[in-house]
Amino acid sequence: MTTKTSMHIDPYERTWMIVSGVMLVVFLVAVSVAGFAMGIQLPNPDRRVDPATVATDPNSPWHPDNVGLRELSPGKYEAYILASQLQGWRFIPNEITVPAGSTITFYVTSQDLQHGFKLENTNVNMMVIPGQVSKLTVTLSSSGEYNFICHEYCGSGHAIMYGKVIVTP
Ligand SMILES: [Cu+2]
Repeated sequence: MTTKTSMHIDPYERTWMIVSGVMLVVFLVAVSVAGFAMGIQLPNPDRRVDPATVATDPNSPWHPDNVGLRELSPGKYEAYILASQLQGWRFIPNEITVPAGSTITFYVTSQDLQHGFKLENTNVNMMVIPGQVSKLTVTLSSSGEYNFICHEYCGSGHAIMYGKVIVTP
């Protein structure tokens, strides 16, 4: 008489174990393809800055004279945006205008406490942390208005902290 030592597994349970294993493989492949083949990355900190001087140092891109939109070449822009509670829960500037099809790289930092920056209907969604610059690039191909909001609770004026990107045809 031979004894079978394998464990009894209910067919349903066996099926779910296989499905779970297959799902893990699918996810691993999806993340690998997104990260390595398609270049999709998390928003990464671009550089460090001193929050105490980021809005007052004349050489800082977030100084009132320098902050805002810069055109690097036709259709290619950089947007330096300061998130500020000290200046009345505002994004500075709170409105920028670009033509349709433009590629904008956002450089957002805070001069005081933690804020957020989310541009509606795009994948621009980042934390804005004092001392750190958050960077993300987006191409806005259709014209219209894209609102951006602070989506990290930052105090009593949090709800008035918003602005918009106007994309002209
Ligand atoms: Cu906020």
